[in-house]
Order: sequence, then C-alpha cells, then structure tokens
Amino acid sequence: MNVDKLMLQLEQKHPGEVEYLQAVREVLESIEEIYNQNPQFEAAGIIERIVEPDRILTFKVPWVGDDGKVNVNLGYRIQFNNAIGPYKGGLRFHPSVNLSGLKFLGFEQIFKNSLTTLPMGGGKGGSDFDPKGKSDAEVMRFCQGLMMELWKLIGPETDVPAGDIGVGGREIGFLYGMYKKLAKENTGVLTGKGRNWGGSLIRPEATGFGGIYFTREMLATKDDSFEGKVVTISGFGNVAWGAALKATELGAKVVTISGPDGYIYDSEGISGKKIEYMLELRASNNDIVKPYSYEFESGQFYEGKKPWEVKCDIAMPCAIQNELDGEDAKKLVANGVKFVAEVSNMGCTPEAVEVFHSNKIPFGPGKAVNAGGVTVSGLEMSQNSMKLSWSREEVDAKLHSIMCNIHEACVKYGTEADGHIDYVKGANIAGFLKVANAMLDQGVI
Ligand code: 2IT
Repeated sequence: MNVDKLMLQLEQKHPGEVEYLQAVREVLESIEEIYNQNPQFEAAGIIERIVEPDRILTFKVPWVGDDGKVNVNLGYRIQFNNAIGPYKGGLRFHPSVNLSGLKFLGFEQIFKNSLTTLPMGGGKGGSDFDPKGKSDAEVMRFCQGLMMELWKLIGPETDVPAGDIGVGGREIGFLYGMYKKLAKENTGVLTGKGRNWGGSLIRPEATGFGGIYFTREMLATKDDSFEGKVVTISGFGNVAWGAALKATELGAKVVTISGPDGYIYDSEGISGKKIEYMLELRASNNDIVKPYSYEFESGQFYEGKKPWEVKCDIAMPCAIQNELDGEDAKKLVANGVKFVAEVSNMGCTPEAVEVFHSNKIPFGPGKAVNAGGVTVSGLEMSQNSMKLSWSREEVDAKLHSIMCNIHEACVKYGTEADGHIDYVKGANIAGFLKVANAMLDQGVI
C-alpha cells in the first residue's frame, strides 16, 4: 500500500468529503508498515474494501411541525463493515450532518468497535434535523418518520443503531416505538433503550465513564492519577456529563464545559449539583451553556471562546469533531497540559494531534477513549439476547475491564523505542488487525 496514492484515488472518487478523507488518512498512515509486512492483506484487497462502506441508504423524512407547516429533512444510514458482527453505531441529529461526516464516523466506528473485543461491525447514521427549539411532539413525529424508512434496513442481528449527538433516551424511545409497530417484534434493534424496556444500566454514563477509565490508565503509565488534577472539558451533553461525574469522583477538579455559544469557567470546580444541572441544560433543547453563569455565581461565561485557553493538567474534548485545532493545542502545551484524551469522535484536527505528538504529550484518540459508549451498547445487546438484566456493578466492572484492555492494546502496538506511547498508532493497528483478519477468513464479499 502507498498511502499518498490511495488517498489521491479516494479524493478523486469522493471530492470534498473532508472529514471522511481525514479519518481514512490517519488510519492508513498508522497501519502502513504492518500492512506492507503482511502481503496477504494486499492480495485480498483489504484496504480498498475497508475504506468503502458496504452500502449507504439516503432517504427523505417529511414531517409536520406544530405550526402545521411541512418540513423535509434527510435521513441516512451507512452500513460500513460487518466482518466481526452486525453493523453497530449511533444516529446523529444535527444540522451539520452530511454524507462526509457520517462516513468518517462510520469508518472510525469499525475500528472502535473492534477494539471493544465485542462482536460488532461498524455503521453510522442520522439526519440534518436540528432538535434545537423543537417540541417533544415534533421530535416524536420526526423520529417516527425516520423509522418508517430505516426499519427496512436494520435488525437485531443485522444493524443496531443507538444515540449520538442530538439522539438520547427520548429519541431512542420514539424510534423504538415505531420500529416495534412496523416490525411487530420487541427486540434489541436499538441500544440506549429505557431501563424498563430492555435498556442497560450505565449506558447513559458509559462514554464519559469509559473515557475516564481509559485516561486513568494513561495517567498510570506515568505513575500519576486524577487526584488533584485540573481538567478542562468541552461540551455539556451526555458525554461531558459522564466524564465530569467520574473525574470528580476520582478527585479531579473539572473547571470548564462549553456549548456553541462559548464556554463556562468555574474556578470552584463543576461538581455535585452543578453536574446535575448539565442534564437540565441539555433537556432545555436550547444548545447553550450561558445559563450556567446565571445559576452559579462561580461560573464565568466566555462568549464565542473555546475552553482550551484555560490552564489545565488534562484536556478532554467531549463535543464534536475538529473542535480542538493546532492553535488550541499550542495554547494547551504552553500552559503545561500533561495529558489529552479525546472523548468526542476525532475531536482534534491532524495539526493538533501533531502538536501533542511532537511535544510527547500522551494523546488518546477518540476511537479508543470513547469506546465505552458502544461497549455498553454491546453489553446491552448481550443482555437483550439472554433476556436478562445485569446489575449496575456488573456492567460497570465489564466496562472498566474492557477499557483497560483497550489501553493495553494501544500500548502493545503503539509503544515507541523511547517508551513514548503513540495511542493513535496503537489503536488503529489493534482495531484494524482484527477486522482485516476476519475479512481474510471470510473471502471476497
Ligand atoms: O460514537 C459512538 O461510539 C456512539 N455514538 C455510540 C454508538 C453505539 O452504538 O452505542
């Protein structure tokens, strides 16, 4: 394989799909060496096959607003790779959703799901529907409209969607209700379900908790811990909430959260009822963090700014792709950041990753750090198959042990001669090898 040649071909085939091309390049650069040492991969065209989704479904979702007006959004599901299990991955509802964004997320999901050690392939979907300012009834009608198309493609052994940005418990409920009506069955076709109808304990916390468990392992490689550390977090949704909760429990001080409107700096730390307040902020459907500064005196609001200008020991992007760029990375390094763990998917730009890499700052990439979410989705599927429900402790223990295993895998494939761990390389190689070998076993299909 020649990365530049392959990328040129892909750029010609998929012009303008910036995020997708960015995600592919990162993986190809990481695996190039090991790929070329194993000629059986080249002979089976593994790379040419793995970079293209198995199929993409695009459809329109017309729905009627509370004002009686007709709206039309686009719905998508990308079934990327099912070599190691049913397609699995979230649905994102956000006005920025387009094919390139979902292809990057679906591609990342293949390797992330492989890292979890559970049998899950990679998929992603969603819509450009903007939940901001919508009523519950509008969200319900939209979800029902989306499922009218989506149900034809998915199934508990075929493709199992879940939540992502803009899709939480409420949306999964509406989607599940419509699937059940159409398919005439109660199955584990979606994860992130409510506790009383097949959901797993710890799923809402899983991405944030898993991110902290992974970062704790990163810290341990330097004989360090969360105790007394200052942590900056971006976002204020489900992922940021779980991360803030667990980081605080482990003795860290979380000083920022952020939204599209700016960031909050709370010098006293975002803990206790302030973390609970994040759930209220999110449920308000307004997509802003400014109200935190009215609610808590210690919270200062910085309009239009990102939290990466705040001095911290550990930075954890928890919002959206490319939210931390090269300039932000330089500010963090200048302010003495010791660890960076990406909890959002591809939260850092390649320039930012390069800044961390060249300064030997341990950097955990999203596909390893945030794998806890899909891990507990996988555990939800296991419980659904067994028609059993595990205790909070049982799920948490499994999540914890899987996150430690993912960290181990990164160390195995990413440790450099001087002892520095290149987590990007480690995660990409470990995730890739399992899928590539499964593809080899199963022939050209
Ligand atoms: O990006 C992700 O891993 C998710 N949004 C969770 C996917 C899932 O199937 O739980």
